[in-house]
Amino acid sequence: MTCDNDNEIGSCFESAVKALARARRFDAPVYVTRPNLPTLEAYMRAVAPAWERRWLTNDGALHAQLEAALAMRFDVLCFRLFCNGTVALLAALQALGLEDGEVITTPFTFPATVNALHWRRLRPVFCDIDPKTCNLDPAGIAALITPDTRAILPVHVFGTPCDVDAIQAVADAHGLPVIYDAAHAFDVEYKGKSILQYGTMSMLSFHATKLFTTAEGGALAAPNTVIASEAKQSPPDLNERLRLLKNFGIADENTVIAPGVNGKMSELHAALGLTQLESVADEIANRRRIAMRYNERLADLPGLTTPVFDTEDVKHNYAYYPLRVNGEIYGMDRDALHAQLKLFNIYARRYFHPLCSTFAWCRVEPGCLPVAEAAARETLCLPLYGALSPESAATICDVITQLGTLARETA
Ligand code: T4K
Repeated sequence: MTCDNDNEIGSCFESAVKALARARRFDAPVYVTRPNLPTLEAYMRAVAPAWERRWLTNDGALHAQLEAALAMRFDVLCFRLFCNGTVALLAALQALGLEDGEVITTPFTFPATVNALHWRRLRPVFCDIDPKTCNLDPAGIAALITPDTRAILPVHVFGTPCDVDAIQAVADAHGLPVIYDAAHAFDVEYKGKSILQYGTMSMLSFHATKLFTTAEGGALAAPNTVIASEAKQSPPDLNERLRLLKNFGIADENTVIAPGVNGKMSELHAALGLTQLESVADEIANRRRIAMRYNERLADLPGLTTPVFDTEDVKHNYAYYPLRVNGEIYGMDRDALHAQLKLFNIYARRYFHPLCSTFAWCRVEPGCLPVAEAAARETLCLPLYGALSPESAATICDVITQLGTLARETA
């Protein structure tokens, strides 16, 4: 294709993309994710006992069943369901008595992570990330610790485990708790055990966009029920403390012992979770197949970096497919690709843009967190869910390949 001047080049690219879109546009939107749902009949069967008992929330039997099943699945002594991941994270901070101070965390995350800190009057102190995993870089933590530091809050971004051993070593050296935002990390394993067995506590999200979903929902998990440094908290048993905190702090009909919240999961939500316990393994396997197809087709394209999933130590859950786009080499930058894909009815997402360190309530100067800033500028999550057909994944790869070629040819 030959285009002679700047104006011609622009319109040349646009008309070539339009022609391509006429040929390859999806009839219906292809979203970044879709929930893995049971049949409606299966959901009705799962929720029916709640109807029969006329028991809809507040420690219902389905809730108890899901809580026990997940505690066993992850092999953790402490496990509590919540109405969503954000409230669960708030409760974790409250349960550990954390407020009025600083928490070292990552800027490359969903707003919920840092907003939860704000609600406890905790100031996020941002640490840059590792360029390979996009998780908090343990090497940067020690230099940020001050007498005001209360905790470390790393995120297992896109389901990829943090360097938990290195983080624990810094935390132990300074007597700090580690609370993991494991919103993306359902069923992830590290060194042969659930990722939820690391750190002081971990939060899960069961939102509709998550691998395992209860529509809205979340959980806290901890390897131990008593945390030595927090023994002064009441009641000392963490499981019991979390149960109280998510139910307004009510101990019994006469006693309210803490300013708790309403963090309870309903029976309707728990029923949906129960239907997924079995199917989540197939969902991961199907996502893996799609992710491998993307990797095969995209890894060698100029300017694109494909994600790493399973390694010797990591059993991944394929929760997201984060592609990195180097605009100079690929031919257009991440934002342009994101916009062009919409012409094809492909709704990829720029997780995590904007970076949390740009928010007015916890802003830091641009340039201070260069690795995270690059990740927020270059990462595009492609559609990834079990029901995405291999043909659709192949079309998405064709479109990305051809858009790059057109952009480079008309540059
Ligand atoms: N920490 C981290 C690291 C997190 O990523 C999150 C949540 C949290 C904490 C907080 O956990 P929760 O309090 O939410 O439990 C979505 C979710 O709302 C959010 O839960 C999630 N992270 C985040 C990564 O993704 P949006 O703004 O991208 O959602 P939305 O509505 O644009 O949905 C994305 C796509 O998913 C849609 O284009 C279509 C599809 N979708 C969505 C919904 C809601 C469906 O197919 N069905 C649906 O019901 O934030």
